[in-house]
Amino acid sequence: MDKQIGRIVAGIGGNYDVLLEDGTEVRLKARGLFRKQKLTPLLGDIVTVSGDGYFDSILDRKNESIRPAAANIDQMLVVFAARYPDPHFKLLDRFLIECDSRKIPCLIVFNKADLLSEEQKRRLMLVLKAYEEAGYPVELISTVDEEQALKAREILLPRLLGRLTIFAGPSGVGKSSLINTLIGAGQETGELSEKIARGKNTTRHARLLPLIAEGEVPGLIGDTPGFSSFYMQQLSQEDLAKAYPEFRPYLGLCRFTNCRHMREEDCAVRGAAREGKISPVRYRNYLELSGDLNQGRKS
Ligand SMILES: Nc1nc2c(ncn2[C@@H]2O[C@H](COP(=O)(O)OP(=O)(O)O)[C@@H](O)[C@H]2O)c(=O)[nH]1
Ligand SMILES: [Mg+2]
Ligand SMILES: [Zn+2]
Repeated sequence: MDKQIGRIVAGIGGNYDVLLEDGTEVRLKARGLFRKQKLTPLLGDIVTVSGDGYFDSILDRKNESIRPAAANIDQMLVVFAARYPDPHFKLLDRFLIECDSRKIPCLIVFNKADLLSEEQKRRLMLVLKAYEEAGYPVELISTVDEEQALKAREILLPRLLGRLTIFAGPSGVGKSSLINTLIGAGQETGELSEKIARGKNTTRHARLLPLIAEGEVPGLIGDTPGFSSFYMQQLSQEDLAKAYPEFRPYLGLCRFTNCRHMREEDCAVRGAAREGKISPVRYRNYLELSGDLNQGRKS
């Protein structure tokens, strides 16, 4: 067998399932030299395979996420619920900032649109517009019935084919339901965390799932069990402000060069927020995250 390129789609006790370019999957071992180099193969890693039951090398990663541990992610699909659980915008911002610093693009999806009245939907759309203007694609969807699910599939499929997408978001927002909608009902969604089935002592392993549409390059999807909080990691006040793309036009314009854009006089960012040029929701999140940052709090 000639040298081939493949992608790790599952790791099972020292063995790795590698999806080859021709669409076949092989179960391989990592060479001992990776351990010597302290290099742990990750889901999403692109490897070279020469056919002796091992993969030879791990190609340079374009990015890496911690939870779940995966590499070469084309995008995060961040799912929140429109209701039940209510959206937590500060958590959303925190997640976007984390991904930004790891060079992982984000696509935002609000699910359970069916639970909103027209008026509630209108108000949510107003907030979501701020995220769109900040540069994040946003979709409001529902998977509650077949008709809505089909619509959600139509909206999302073009964004997911040919890419590796990790689904993230709080638990209960509908990530697994959405993945079922996309890859076909009844399939194991294989959350990217190890789950011990009680009593049986069997471990269910993380697996990237193929998303197939006729005549299109398949995509890969990773489900995750859900997050509830993050630690603010090594982020300066300056970096936090820069992580809000819509603040950037105002950042050099404050009276004080070390302005934190909180209560300072003649702050261009606060001024823009007051005039409605910056979304009040986003500015409030910034203030809260700044507070957490200064007190070393979890957010
Ligand atoms: N009303 C409504 N409920 C939904 C929708 N999508 C998922 N759910 C429900 O929300 C709950 C959590 O869904 P699940 O997919 O397990 O969420 P996950 O924890 O993010 O994977 C389940 O009871 C689903 O049936 C939706 O679009 N509308
Ligand atoms: Mg789930
Ligand atoms: Zn300022």
